[in-house]
Amino acid sequence: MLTLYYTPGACSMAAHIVLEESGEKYETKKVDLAAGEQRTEAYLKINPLGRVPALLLDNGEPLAENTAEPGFFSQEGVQLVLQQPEV
Ligand SMILES: N[C@@H](CCC(=O)N[C@@H](CS)C(=O)NCC(=O)O)C(=O)O
Repeated sequence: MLTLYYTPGACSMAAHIVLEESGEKYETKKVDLAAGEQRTEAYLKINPLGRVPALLLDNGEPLAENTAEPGFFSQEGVQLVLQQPEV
């Protein structure tokens, strides 16, 4: 299963939206930026850039940039069609 490392209110929200819209199964893990969790040895193994978001793929590889995610899903054959919500 995919794992999204994110922080509420941070730019990882973009990755979270794309992931949700993809329909793929995923779990989330919160990273406490204020406490410096992004600089811990454990997190740097997931994302050596020390930032959120990081999307851990099924093969153990991380995607570390928001902009990488749509390309990944496109390669996987997942169509992302974002629609304007009806108001
Ligand atoms: N270009 C990156 C930017 C990632 C980024 O700057 N993340 C910030 C949160 S919005 C972060 O993790 N900052 C923690 C730090 O710099 O220590 C992306 O779009 O994924």
